[in-house]
Amino acid sequence: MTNRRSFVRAAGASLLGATAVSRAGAATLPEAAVQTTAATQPPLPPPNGRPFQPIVTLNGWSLPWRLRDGVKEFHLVAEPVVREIAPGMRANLWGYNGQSPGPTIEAVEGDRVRIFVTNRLPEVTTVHWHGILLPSGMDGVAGLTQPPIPVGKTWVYEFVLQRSGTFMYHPHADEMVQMAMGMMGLFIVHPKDPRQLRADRDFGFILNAYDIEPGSATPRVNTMLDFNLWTWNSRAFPGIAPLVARTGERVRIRVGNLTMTNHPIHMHGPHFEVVGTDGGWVPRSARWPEVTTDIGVGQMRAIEFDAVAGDWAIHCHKSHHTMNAMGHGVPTMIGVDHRAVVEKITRLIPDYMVMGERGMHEMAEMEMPLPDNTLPMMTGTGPFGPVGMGGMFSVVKVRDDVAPGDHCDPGPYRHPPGTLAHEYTGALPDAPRAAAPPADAGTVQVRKPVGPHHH
Ligand SMILES: [Cu+2]
Repeated sequence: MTNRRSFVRAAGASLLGATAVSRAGAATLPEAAVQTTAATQPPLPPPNGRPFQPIVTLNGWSLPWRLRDGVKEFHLVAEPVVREIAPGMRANLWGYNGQSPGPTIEAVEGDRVRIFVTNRLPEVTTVHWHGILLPSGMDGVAGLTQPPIPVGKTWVYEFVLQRSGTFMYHPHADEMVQMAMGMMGLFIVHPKDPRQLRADRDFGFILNAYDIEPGSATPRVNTMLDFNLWTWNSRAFPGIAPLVARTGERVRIRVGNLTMTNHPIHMHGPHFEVVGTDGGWVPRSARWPEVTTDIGVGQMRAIEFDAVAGDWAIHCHKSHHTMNAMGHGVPTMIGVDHRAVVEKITRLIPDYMVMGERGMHEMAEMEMPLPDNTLPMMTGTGPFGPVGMGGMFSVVKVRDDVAPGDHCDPGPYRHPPGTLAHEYTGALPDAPRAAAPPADAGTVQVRKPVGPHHH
């Protein structure tokens, strides 16, 4: 992590016409930490203030604060960023402090927070604190509760966190464009008593979506439903980090949805319970077991389960959302005749088939001609070959020997003897078959009703 040592220098370096900040003014602003990689950063234990168990933001990080007179001061910088969606593809997005999504803000119930927001975008913005109980004037709705933050200016929000839970932040000015460009982040309010609602592992991510034409890098911002990149924290499989845990640990996963459609999030392996919604924590007596929880637009769900050893897929159950940009538009994109491409590939791969002829699994291992900066539609490799996924897909990796707090990818699961599906190699008895259908079986027999017609 690199810190902006001097806010004055950083503001002066802005090409967006920021006016110089006075020395006295700069001294009142906390440093704006910046993250330059999409790798998951280790959880950030609180250096001061009330204790809490920090969360792991998938392919993300948490924003450090400065404690000043008992107030936690954070500094968000809204700005254009470059985000690696997965190895092989980078997108020109807008975000906060170097990344999209922005850093996770973590604080404790009862804390007073002061959040400075500097606007380095080419247009006005605001920040809305989605789900947080606060005075109306701190709600960040352009025109309604404040004028928008002009380009180059810094605005201050300040409020006391009244309830613990999982919340989000995003602009409420030119919202359609700014969210389509990736401006959003998690806001976690931990309970005052850290023993309350304790989980051994606590993960968080936001569901988001982009429409980036294959071969380009900037999202189309007018798209309403026809997105081609379905992402978690602006990452697509196989770019999404695994969720690592130790057998028997209590694991919490918090998921917020800032796309424009619902996502039924499905986890293989142990059953889970929905323990939190946007409105707070679900009382123990009201939780029920699930293997899929549908997360509506603008909603958040926290789920918990007891970890069981294995490699367990976790993904959106809309099958189109576990794919990257469809490849069939590609030949038009790069200006080649599709038939010529098929002919050339056939020379290299004699049994190359037109997509769909025998299913599409083979596409997962095929070298398709792709423009630069584009992810294959179905990709990723596991210990048994191609996974054939993309988009909103990752793996919960649970092992007996993971050290507490260790989030490193433990590699593929080693299945205990006798617990792995395998080929049957014994004798195959003659299967009894139904008699061949009569020659006219395809003809529909219609018996017309007799008697008067009824209307
Ligand atoms: Cu989905």
